[in-house]
Amino acid sequence: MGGHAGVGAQVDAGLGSQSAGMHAGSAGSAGTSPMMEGGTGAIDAEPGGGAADNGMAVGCTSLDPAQILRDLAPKDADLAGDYADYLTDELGTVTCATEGTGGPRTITQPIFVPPGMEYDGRGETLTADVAAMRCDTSEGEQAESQRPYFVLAPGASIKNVTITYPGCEGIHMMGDNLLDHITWQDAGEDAASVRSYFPGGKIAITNSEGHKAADKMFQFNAPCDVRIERFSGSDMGKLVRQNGGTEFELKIDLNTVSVTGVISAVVQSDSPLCFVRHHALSYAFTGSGDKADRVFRDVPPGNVSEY
Ligand code: ADA
Ligand code: CA
Repeated sequence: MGGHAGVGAQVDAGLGSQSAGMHAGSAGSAGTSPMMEGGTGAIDAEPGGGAADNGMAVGCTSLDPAQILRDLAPKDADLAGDYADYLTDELGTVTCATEGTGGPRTITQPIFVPPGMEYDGRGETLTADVAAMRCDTSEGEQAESQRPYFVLAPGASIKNVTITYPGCEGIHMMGDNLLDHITWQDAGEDAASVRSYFPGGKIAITNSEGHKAADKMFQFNAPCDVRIERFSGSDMGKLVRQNGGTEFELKIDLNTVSVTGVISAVVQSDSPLCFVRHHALSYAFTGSGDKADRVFRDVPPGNVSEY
């Protein structure tokens, strides 16, 4: 389509704010499996456009991301309040985009991928501007007010992106999302998460790798059906964490997953409705001692199966 200057659409997602011992699991063959059913209906990014600092707005034309985000407010009043705060205080102004530049660049705003659309980074390497993205660079990088690199609207997908240090808040997944060929070089607090005020749903993370997750790699605060397939990682508190003290249903399928340098658990949950299936999972904890009871930490043993 040509003619587009390639300036990412600048929108304010907030409510008027401008602020911006070692164990080894069984080995198995790596089968292929279809992509998730969710996230269909993606509108392809148009090829051939020029790159802009904040990514291409291709696919965002005539969309109002701030309005889309506001319309996704949950019905529950308490959650809606938290969500409003999230839009204003955490997300701030977002850049709507469906295509990256293919090269290295620094971003100063979260990238919003609209509902049902696909973002193709084309192999790009992203670094967050520490001040603009409020990244916590202190030990452990635990601050919860950090901005995410990406916000995936329901049904949105993302592929071919490398996220460098600082990991900031990584990727926020609203639900029914596919993450494919993503590398987190230094995840920090977490690499990707579903917040309690997001719809949740099917999440697939495939052909990806993640490192240095100070707390956890993937965090789920709302009911989801999660598939992590062909993933490798190192140095993490937990690979998957269901938010502490929650009891919603979380299904986790780990297929051809290899993690090392695990400190606390492969999966940790306090929920009687956390279910784990795994195939070709290998893991190695840091330190010494028997960590067998930490592989699926606090998950009811009857809820864990190997296939
Ligand atoms: C920590 C924190 C939770 C939640 C979570 C997250 O575990 O205790 O309240 O914020 O991080 O979503 O990253
Ligand atoms: Ca987090």
